[in-house]
Amino acid sequence: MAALTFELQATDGASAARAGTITTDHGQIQTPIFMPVGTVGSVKAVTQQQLKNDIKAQIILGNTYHLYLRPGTPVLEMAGGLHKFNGWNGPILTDSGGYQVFSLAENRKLTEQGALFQSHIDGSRHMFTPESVMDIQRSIGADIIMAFDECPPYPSEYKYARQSMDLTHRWLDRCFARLAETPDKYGYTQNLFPIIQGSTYKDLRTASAQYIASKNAAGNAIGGLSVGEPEEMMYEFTALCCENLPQDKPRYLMGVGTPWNILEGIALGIDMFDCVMPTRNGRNGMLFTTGGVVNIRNKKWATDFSPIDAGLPSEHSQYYTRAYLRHLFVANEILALQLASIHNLSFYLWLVGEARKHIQAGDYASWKNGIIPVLKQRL
Ligand code: PRF
Repeated sequence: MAALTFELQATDGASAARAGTITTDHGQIQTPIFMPVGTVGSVKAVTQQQLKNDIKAQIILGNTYHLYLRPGTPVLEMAGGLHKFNGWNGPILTDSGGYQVFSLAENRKLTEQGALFQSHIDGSRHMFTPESVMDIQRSIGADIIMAFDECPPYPSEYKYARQSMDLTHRWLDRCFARLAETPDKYGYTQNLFPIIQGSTYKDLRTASAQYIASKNAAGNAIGGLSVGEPEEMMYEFTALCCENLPQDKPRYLMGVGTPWNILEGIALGIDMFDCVMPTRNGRNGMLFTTGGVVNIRNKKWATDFSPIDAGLPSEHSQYYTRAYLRHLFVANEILALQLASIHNLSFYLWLVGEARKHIQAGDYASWKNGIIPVLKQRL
């Protein structure tokens, strides 16, 4: 069908924030947006109905690395792609697996050709190349697919960072070439987003952003940040990347972050975010709320019969109390994981929705500066 398009609707006066609409063959996404992470094709502890109706998710993520290992591409192809397999018929984005190979797999070895690794599940040996990763993402069938990249650790030596960036750029060319050679499998268009790398070196980041921009892709991503560098440094390099990316294409900051990281990222011109934090931290009892951060396991909530988040217009967060959710955590009930995940994701989606409204109203920067100290409070 049609390639992804991006329509810019509003820009903030006092920051680089933008509001737009991404159109994919599986529907539209109002930006700025947060994308819940569904690593193995499931946003942990949450059903597709809850994602759609309660959390108001507009796009979810999957991971090439995990889906390739389990259930594997033959099953996904027989199902007719991931949308059919997991029943989420809105837009899906898949990460390329490069990042996951380096964070999860064992005995990794990087060559010009690609990455050799052993599965974290059963130790079996595999090789990812730009070509194989494009083929796997064709079989998964996400609307947005990511280039195969290397994310260098922080800190990295300049020489290593430069060589790694050059390798990522060569891999990118191979990704585009492979994609052009292979047809869409399921009758809708898959859009490849290239990824900027370059570690924390200004000249490398600038060069990488310009190289990525020259590809004229449907959208662009910033990788290699939020890997342990100070927050201020992450913002500085996000800004540098955005300055070198086209205005009229969506920008995706990969793996970010806390609610305040997201609000700062939006101010710098980012449109798309993903992070495991709302689900992973939620399962550990850490709640992000409109009034600040709550550790729901704390004894202080044992008899607090107020809603999980009275300020959040979300059914679950208004209906259940903090005392009840604390009890579920202490009693090791699986409903605790569900409610915490639904709450945190609802909060993240609400937050980006509010950001969008304030960009459209033209007062984003002052709203953001007012709300961040509130969100950071430890309750
Ligand atoms: N590359 C890819 N996925 C990612 C990252 C990256 O650099 C990051 C870095 N924050 C998160 N996810 N492919």
